[in-house]
Amino acid sequence: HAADAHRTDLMTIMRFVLNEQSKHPGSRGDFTILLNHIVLGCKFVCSAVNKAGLAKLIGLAGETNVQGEEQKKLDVLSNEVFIKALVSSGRTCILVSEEDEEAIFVEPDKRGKYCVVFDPLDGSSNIDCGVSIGTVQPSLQIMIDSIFGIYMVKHGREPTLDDVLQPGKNMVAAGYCMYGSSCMLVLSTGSGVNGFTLDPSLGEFILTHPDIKIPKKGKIYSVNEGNAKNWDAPTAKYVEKCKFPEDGSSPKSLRYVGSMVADVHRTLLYGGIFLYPADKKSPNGKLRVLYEVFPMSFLMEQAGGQSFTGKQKALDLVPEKIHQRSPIFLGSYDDVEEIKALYAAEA
Ligand code: AHM
Ligand code: MG
Repeated sequence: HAADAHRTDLMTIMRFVLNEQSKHPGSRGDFTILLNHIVLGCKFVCSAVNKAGLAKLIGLAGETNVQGEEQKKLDVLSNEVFIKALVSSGRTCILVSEEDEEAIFVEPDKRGKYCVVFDPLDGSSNIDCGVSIGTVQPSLQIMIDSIFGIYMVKHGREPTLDDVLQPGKNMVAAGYCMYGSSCMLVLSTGSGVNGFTLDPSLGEFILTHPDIKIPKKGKIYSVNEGNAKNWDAPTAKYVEKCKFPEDGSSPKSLRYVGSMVADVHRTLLYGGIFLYPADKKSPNGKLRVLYEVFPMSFLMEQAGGQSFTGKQKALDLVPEKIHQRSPIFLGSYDDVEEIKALYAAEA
């Protein structure tokens, strides 16, 4: 019986990825080892968030711990843990983190063939409101996430920045991890999207959401409407249509957490559209191409949705700078078709 099988035949994320990789002839398990180190970083952040509670971890300004050292903020700590884990995997050569201005080139004797781009703690600006309230609320915790994307270095030469300035469609894997009262990791290695939930008693991510497919059309739109006054015409028109549909259908509901992973995760499971458009003040939008726009677009496409920049398919974009930003519209196939049509009509 299926439910019993789930309880006794535990599909851990490592077992799952090993299975997937064994389908690739010549695979030597490097990817699995790399992913194991990313998972370690996620487990660390998850346990840090849950064990001590947010208030202790973020280290209020100037606060010192028992050793008299100044406490590191969770974003700094998470970044360090991810970088150390990635370097020690021996499978990476270039790392790009939202937290570091420059790309990190791994020293030659620890180098491998993968480049990892990541945001170790997205939405960290949301942590502070958790503190001012003084309690750890699940709804606040869930606003902290990590996002990552993985490229393979182009073969046979010294790694250069060009190895990470590749279009998103060249990624070999992408995912995110959400930290809350439960901790969930959503991953694609290019053959569908799967969700894993951390079982804290086992310390293992177990497959709980196999083969996630986004509904073809959704009933929710997700955008920061506070920027509406500065939107361009197609975005403004699209949001207007969400509220006042011209075809007699019901209006869409608005949901906006303000944390990309939470908003994209809901979009993935329930359908609909997430927008972070350009506006007059930020002509390139806000979100970063390499470690926000690309991984989420990769997951959306793998789940049967679409992703669009206002000009092109998001995964076709070729970034010129590692911290470059881009407008982004992603979600259900039909909903993204509509915004594409509005931009095409404008051009
Ligand atoms: P951050 O990297 O400074 O945390 O900003 C990224 C976050 C995303 O998680 C979220 O989608 C977006 O900023 C929300 O921006 P806004 O507050 O402008 O709506
Ligand atoms: Mg971020």
